Amino acid sequence: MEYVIIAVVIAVVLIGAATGLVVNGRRRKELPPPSTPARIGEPQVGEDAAPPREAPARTVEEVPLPEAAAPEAPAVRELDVPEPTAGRLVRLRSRLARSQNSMGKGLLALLSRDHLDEDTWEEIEEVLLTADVGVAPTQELVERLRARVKVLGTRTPDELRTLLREELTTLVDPSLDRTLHTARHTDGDAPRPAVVLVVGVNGVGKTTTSGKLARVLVADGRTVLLGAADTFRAAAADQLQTWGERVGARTVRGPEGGDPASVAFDAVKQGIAEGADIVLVDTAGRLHTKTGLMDELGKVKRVVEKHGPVDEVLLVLDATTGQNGLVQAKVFAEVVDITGIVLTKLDGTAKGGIVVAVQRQLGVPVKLIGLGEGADDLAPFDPAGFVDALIG
Ligand SMILES: Nc1nc2c(ncn2[C@@H]2O[C@H](COP(=O)(O)OP(=O)(O)OP(=O)(O)O)[C@@H](O)[C@H]2O)c(=O)[nH]1
Ligand SMILES: [Mg+2]
Repeated sequence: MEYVIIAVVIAVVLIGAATGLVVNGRRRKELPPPSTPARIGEPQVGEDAAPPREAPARTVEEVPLPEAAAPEAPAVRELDVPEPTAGRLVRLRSRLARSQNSMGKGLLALLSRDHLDEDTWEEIEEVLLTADVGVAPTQELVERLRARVKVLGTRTPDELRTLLREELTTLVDPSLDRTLHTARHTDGDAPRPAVVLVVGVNGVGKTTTSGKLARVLVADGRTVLLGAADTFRAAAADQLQTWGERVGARTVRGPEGGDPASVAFDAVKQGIAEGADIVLVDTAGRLHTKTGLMDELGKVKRVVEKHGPVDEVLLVLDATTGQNGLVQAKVFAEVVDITGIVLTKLDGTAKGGIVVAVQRQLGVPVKLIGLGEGADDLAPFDPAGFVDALIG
């Protein structure tokens, strides 16, 4: 009998312990992840950044906050100190090289063949076309390579590398002015901020680019005001605001479904009143109303220009969409004068040749490139650095 009682006691204790664990486990699962609330759902910095999300970024509202944390939360949030722009392409070069090296390596291997017969030249053409360089630039490059290889006679690997580097650099056109015009206007009686409009179809990375660019500018010691002119969904403004809060840039927003042009106008107006250096306006890739995206965008620009000319209109293109991006680019160029291209997601495609194609099509330089989801994964586009990454 005693044994039975002891056995029952032990069983009760064990069951109790096991239930406790399960409950603990459940409780643990209900808790939000142990990172700071502001960072949840945001891209990670560095090499271990997560792969691209299919779904749009989570918003502040969708993220569960720990209940107890709210009253104790510090009134002043600690701000991120973004990485300086200088040397960014160097840091990101390995990523660029990883995604683009099939083109550079492929070309070098083909040019190193003993006999450069017609088939080999066709293969060279194919490599370039596959990388989205475009037909005309491909033919130009092949012509020039043919001529130079002929003159060269015997080809050492070093000579070929130099030759290819020179010709690819020419193709990317180092003579284009890639400066971002973000200097505050101090001339005249009415000083005003530089105004940058960020445009493009949905999902290309406009908001992410606006956020990354705000960080770059803040890192350079400038004051930035963000304008959330994407009123299609509240989440879009939240997404931009989250980026801004991390570096201490305020976001001007309007009601969901409101008039994008009036939000943009207000943002610039407040930027003038506050003496901000730059007002960065993120626009929508789609709209509530039946008016076309292009009509709306044209209106945003016209309305903002009541405060003075816009300094930069950056068209964001997703490098993974290839030729499709070129069609979009042309449509945008007809409506708003594009002053620069931001090519995003170059980390996720081997089609870096689109740099050449899009510059040719629009006559507008690629000014920035996106090389990951991380907060500092935006770099100024530098032709020499780009070509070096291509051919290793
Ligand atoms: N890998 C990679 N992902 C990127 C890059 N730039 C943006 N993204 C991702 O692309 C997705 C869409 O980015 P958004 O900035 O929301 O795009 P958007 O153009 O503002 O989209 P809409 O507001 O819906 O029009 C997000 O998951 C980003 O993290 C990049 O350079 N590399
Ligand atoms: Mg957006």
